[in-house]
Amino acid sequence: MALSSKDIYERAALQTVKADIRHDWTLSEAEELFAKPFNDLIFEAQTLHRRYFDPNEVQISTLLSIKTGGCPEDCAYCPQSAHYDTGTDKVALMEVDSVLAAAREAKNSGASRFCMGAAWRSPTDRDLEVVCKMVEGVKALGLESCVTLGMLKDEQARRLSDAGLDYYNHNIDTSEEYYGEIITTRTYEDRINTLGNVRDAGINVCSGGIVGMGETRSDRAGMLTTLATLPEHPQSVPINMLVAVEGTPLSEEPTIDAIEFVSTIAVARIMMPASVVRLSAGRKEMSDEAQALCFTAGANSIFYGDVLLTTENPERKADMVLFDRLGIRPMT
Ligand code: SAM
Ligand code: DTB
Ligand code: SF4
Repeated sequence: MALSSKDIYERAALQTVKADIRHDWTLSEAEELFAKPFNDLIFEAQTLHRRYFDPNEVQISTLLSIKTGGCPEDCAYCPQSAHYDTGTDKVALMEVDSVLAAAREAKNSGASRFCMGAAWRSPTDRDLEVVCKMVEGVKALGLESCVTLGMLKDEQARRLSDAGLDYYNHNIDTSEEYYGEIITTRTYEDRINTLGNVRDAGINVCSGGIVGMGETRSDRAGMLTTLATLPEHPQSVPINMLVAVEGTPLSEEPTIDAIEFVSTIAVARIMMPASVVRLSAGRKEMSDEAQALCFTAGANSIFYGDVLLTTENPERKADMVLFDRLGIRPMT
């Protein structure tokens, strides 16, 4: 039977998608992408971006720290680690009602997802029940929900899934090789195991890392290779630029070159073309032009609101002006 032109088109589209979404990326292929001339890299990233997304839409998430500071882990970048004196006030787990009031406000400001972060190594089952109530409340407001609570056991991931959780954020942070320089209180494998538990529970995975912690380009390529060779690409990939906080071991780390940061976004876009790539922490320290280049390179999500967890983020008004200048609309 002869194929209709619609059939031929659909087959061709399917072939393209099959070829784009790869799980067999190698470190040297990732390094080759980084080594491309900047214009070629950006063109390739933007071309793929347009195949999967509206290039003028950016997803907006709002972040709230529901339990702050006093964390037993020693992540060298983190102002919330109890190992460092950063002046971050310790605040116990918030009440459900206060969290839902903040979620309502986020929705009224235009966010489509509400992300709740807790400075835990892993949640206790009792704390998890409180977080499940928060997730249910956020969902009832018509917002997508995301939480980041540290390591999860498989039954805890299933419990969050039953509560209706949409996304779980758990970053691999850097390459397996560099990881030990940054965190000693848990392993890379611990992180990957939690991601497996989240995926198996049917929750969307949000996983990425931080750029500018003194790692090499090869480490950045390695981090993206690990993410792109997981059994499924994380549906959301946050790329954070280190916010160097006084009192942390990385406080004196020089700011990463903006072009290298944009290239990291572009390589993430090419290796995981159907994932939402979030231009995450570090925007307050970035120029409007660098942010614009990140959007051109394929970033299509941001955190919106004056604070991240404990550090500053651009003011909402400034973000709206930037979106306006760039003709960007919030993703609904
Ligand atoms: N405790 C949980 C955990 O580590 O998974 C959840 C909260 S933790 C603050 C979430 C992520 O924020 C970290 O994995 C890290 O990637 C990012 N982050 C923390 N401090 C940062 C900083 N100073 N600059 C950039 N990103 C940071
Ligand atoms: C992610 O990748 N970045 C966000 C979110 N996931 C939880 C956190 C950024 C934190 C920056 C430092 C702070 O504000 O404490
Ligand atoms: Fe704790 Fe998370 Fe900060 Fe590490 S990144 S110290 S686990 S809050």
